[in-house]
Amino acid sequence: MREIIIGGGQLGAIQKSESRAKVVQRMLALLEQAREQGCELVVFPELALTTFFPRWYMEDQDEVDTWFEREMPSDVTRPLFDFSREHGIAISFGYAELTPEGHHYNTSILTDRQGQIIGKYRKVHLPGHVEFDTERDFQHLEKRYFEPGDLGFPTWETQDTVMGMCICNDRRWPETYRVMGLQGVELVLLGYNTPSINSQRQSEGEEHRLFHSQLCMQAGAYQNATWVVGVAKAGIEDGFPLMGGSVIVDPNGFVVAKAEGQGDELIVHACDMDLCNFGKTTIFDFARHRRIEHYGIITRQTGVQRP
Ligand code: CDV
Repeated sequence: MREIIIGGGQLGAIQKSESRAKVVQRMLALLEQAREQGCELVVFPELALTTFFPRWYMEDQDEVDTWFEREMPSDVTRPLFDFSREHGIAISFGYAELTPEGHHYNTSILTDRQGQIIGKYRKVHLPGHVEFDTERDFQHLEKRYFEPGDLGFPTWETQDTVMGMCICNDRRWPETYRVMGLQGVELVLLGYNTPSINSQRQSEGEEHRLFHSQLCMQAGAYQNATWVVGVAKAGIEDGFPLMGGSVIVDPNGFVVAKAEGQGDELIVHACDMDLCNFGKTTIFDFARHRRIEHYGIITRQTGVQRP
């Protein structure tokens, strides 16, 4: 048995006016709960330190850059890393990254249990649009503010487990899980900010969106025999609702822990990484059963070409 007690640190709404320091205090309160429950790893959402700023249209790049982190840890985030080291709890969270070369990414990091960053992932599938869209009920400007990630989908061996990360919209793409699955991933960590309503189709409300979110994570887990921990930023940010629904999914695709509300909330499960072994050596033993001679179109072609 290779057990890791994992916490999903769902965050409630973060208003535009709220400081990073205040959010870090909320994250530390969740980490304290996680410590009390024996967690060895805690996963926080996408863009955990601020409001979901891509809903706001901005033209001034200096203003845009105020939402980005130039260093990690920084003075304001260091208490998270200190907590990790002092209590032996690895952490993963998302933030907007501005590199020294001037690149902008939607990023997540993973630490070891000594608070050292051992993994970085930059979001590959950026949803939304570049220009102000008058047809939408609200904006989703990730394509304006971020570049697609340049690191692929790496995995890391840590805590005797192969771990990988992805971010929000990535969870809807089977390629995300399979690329990590081919590296033997046993635990996928992901955070999200998903509006409760589709800005282009009001009839698509929260129940519908929660269903799709869970469907993707359960399928990704089962089809790759991996644990998936999906953690929301939820609640109403300056009038714009984000759904909750944080879950821990086991390698059979079953949900084993689920957030009840839309505020700061910790979900916890003792996850046995050896539960991945059965699927990986039987129905999803890739080496025996995949037929790559028929999959070439997946990397040759992006959009649909009808016969
Ligand atoms: N932050 C996201 O990537 N959100 C998308 C929304 C726009 C659909 C998501 O896939 O949840």
